[in-house]
Amino acid sequence: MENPVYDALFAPLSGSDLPFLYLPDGATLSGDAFHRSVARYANALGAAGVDTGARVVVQAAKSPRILALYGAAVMAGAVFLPLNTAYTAQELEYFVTDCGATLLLVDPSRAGALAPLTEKTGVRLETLGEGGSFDAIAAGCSDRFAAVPRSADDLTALLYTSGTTGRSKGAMLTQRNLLSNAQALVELWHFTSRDVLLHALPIFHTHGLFVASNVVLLARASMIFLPIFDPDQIFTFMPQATTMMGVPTFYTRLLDDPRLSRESVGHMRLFVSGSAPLLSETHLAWSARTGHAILERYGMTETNMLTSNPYDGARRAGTVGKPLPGVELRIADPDTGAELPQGETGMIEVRGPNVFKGYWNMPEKTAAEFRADGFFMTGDLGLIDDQGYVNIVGRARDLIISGGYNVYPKEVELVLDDMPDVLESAVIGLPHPDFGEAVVAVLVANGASPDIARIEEALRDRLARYKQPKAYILLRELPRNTMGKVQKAALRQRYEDRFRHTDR
Ligand code: MCA
Ligand code: AMP
Repeated sequence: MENPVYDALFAPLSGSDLPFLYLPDGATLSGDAFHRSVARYANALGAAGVDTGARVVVQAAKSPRILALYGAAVMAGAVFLPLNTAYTAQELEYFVTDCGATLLLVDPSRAGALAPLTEKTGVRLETLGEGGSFDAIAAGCSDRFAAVPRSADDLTALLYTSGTTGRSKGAMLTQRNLLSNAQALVELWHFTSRDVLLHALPIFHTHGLFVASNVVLLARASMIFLPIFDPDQIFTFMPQATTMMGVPTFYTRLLDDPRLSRESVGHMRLFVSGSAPLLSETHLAWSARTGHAILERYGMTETNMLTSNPYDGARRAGTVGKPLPGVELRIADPDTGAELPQGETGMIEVRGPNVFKGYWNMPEKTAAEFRADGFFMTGDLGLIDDQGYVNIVGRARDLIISGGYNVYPKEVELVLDDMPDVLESAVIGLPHPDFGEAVVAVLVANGASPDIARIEEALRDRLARYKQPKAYILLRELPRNTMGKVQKAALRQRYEDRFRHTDR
């Protein structure tokens, strides 16, 4: 019986003495050692009441354990749901409730604070890590497990993405979605078992989990698994790596470091960037300093990767390259859906085995984002240039991307508007030298001047740190058009230099 993702990504590790994970403390985990921890966790999931199709939520610091848990969920036929460690308990409660989680796994230090949440939602709580309760269960389990059969259309993961209405949606990703994309990327980016990926991304999002880890797994390559992005560690381990994937902030921060040179990247064959626009100036500066053209690609949680610059051939700054094999991409009139001629700007729409199954428990929202012929509307605006490269020129959605994390203004505005001192708010993204865009709140006071410190304090429990505004601007009123709609473009323009002199 088959379980395509397990068969292709995890099963080959069984019995392999070759290194799979290199850890910063010098430890190495062989493929077989890792596979045994995957099987142990798969048994432990069963012991914790996780059946086929049940949702397993994890919010814990990056470690090989989480990767093993992902493998275990795949093996046990459960649905894996990793969450950003920055989410507050309030945010966590929404995800656990919305997905109807069976099991919630967190760092041991966090368990105490989550007692009210488990009581309220009825989810089973276990801890993952040194001395964790889930690890104790796993320690008593066998390191062999027969993978649960799954079909290509079965759910493998549920990844939440914020929404324009302020309510996060769970993108349902199937076995086919994940595997087809990993196959396309391994081939396109020439990954082989000789590759060693420098992995410094978080593993609760598509980029670090599916693009980076799945590609390494499928290619039977290995990775240097770093807990966070830290330039000191990057320069320490770069001489042993062949590839790195990162968000643009990785590249701008490394460019600011005097250690970046042709010599320090001498062992590398490929740098990939995505999740947010890579400025042309960053691309060009990187080429000049290192001799490497960063390969920029474009994707979404709902679709996995969509386009990529070529491995061989021109990696053109400011473009995201061409559609991946198997991915159909068109530029359409946002209102009518009619395909536009080459060179014209419109909505980027896509179709293919990579495109998700829909939003969890949101059939109407799902239907609203697909055309009748099955194309998914990305919400990104772009054009295809005369060489067939996709250029992203804007977003139809009100979305801010800060350091590779998405922030939907509506979610922040709803929280701000709830504050007694605030009459109304408009949250915008402004150019920022480190994060690409920074979240900024424009406020209209409800009477006297609002106490910003108090607002900041109140946001602490309600919104993840990266969603909290980096600056506040007070206005007597918000600019509106004749329809009464807040003119965010005018606000962005007025304050575009706000962070110009900010240090990275
Ligand atoms: C941290 N902070 C942030 C961000 N990260 N604020 C805004 N935006 C952020 N991205 C906060 C911290 O809490 C801290 O707050 C202050 O900003 C400075 O933190 P710092 O130590 O400088 O940041 P860091 O911890 O070094 O993190 C920066 C980072 C990280 C390394 C760029 O954000 C990161 O790893 N980003 C990757 C995101 C990612 O993987 N995206 C993929 C999504 P304070 O000090 O005030 O408390 S998947 C996706 O988008 C699609 C599918 C795709 O195409 O890939
Ligand atoms: P997410 O919802 O976190 O999956 O983020 C997906 C969004 O990130 C896309 O819809 C794009 O707006 C943006 N994105 C990803 N890669 C790129 C890129 N290379 N250039 C510009 N935007 C990108």
